[in-house]
Amino acid sequence: MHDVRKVIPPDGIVALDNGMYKIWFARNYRTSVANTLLLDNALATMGAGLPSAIVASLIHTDKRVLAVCGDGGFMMNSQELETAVRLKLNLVVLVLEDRAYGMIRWKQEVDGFCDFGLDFGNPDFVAYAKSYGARGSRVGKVSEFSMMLEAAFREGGVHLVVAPIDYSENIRVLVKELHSVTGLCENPFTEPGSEADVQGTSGFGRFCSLIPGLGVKLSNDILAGPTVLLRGRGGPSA
Ligand SMILES: Cc1ncc(C[n+]2csc(CCOP(=O)(O)OP(=O)(O)O)c2C)c(N)n1
Ligand SMILES: [Mg+2]
Repeated sequence: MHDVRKVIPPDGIVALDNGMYKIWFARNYRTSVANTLLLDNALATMGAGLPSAIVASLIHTDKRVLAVCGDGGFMMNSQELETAVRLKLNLVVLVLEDRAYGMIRWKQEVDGFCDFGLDFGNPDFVAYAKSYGARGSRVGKVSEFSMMLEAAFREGGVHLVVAPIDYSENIRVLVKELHSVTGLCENPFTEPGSEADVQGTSGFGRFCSLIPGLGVKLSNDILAGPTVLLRGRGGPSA
């Protein structure tokens, strides 16, 4: 986020798709000019990031425009790269690759559900971008990220930058630290040392039952947890 902010000038526009990174951007990406961080809450439709960046780029031809997408959301509307190339736009698309529906993984973990059906494979994004006539590059090290983003903007045209992302900090930062800051305690139903506690979840595991065949844990107390409280206060949703 810090590196993105360095590369995007105050009037540059960042258009988010929907995924885990949206929570991080919504909380940490500082703006000083109105309408320079575009994100859709409410329905929070995956696939919207690239089209909204295309429109921003069409309207603001003189500004830097960056679409930020997860690998799942990007692949829901990636054919719009053709539109961007055909219209000769200047646009950078940052694809954050975890080969998974990362936000749903986080939510399922927080709510005490098991990790089920969240992984998928991706195309070679650089080759994929080139097949549309766009440019493509892959970030190999954190230290080269901002330079690669800067180079993509300088080169102009449509440029896809793919960066591997590690979401292992989600539970620590977005659940535990938030609890300590807001004063919301851990779910009172969590027993220290219980399975839910060990997993770092909010304690619903204790109330879970098992669906035969799927191995999916369902909570019968899903409305009572602190994660629901947080969502209910108007934070970005999925
Ligand atoms: C069209 C649509 N389908 C499903 C969802 C629910 N949903 C919200 S975030 C998300 C996962 C996003 O995965 P990805 O784009 O890879 O981003 P990540 O969280 O992994 O960074 C899903 C399935 C949605 N918001 N929109
Ligand atoms: Mg993903």
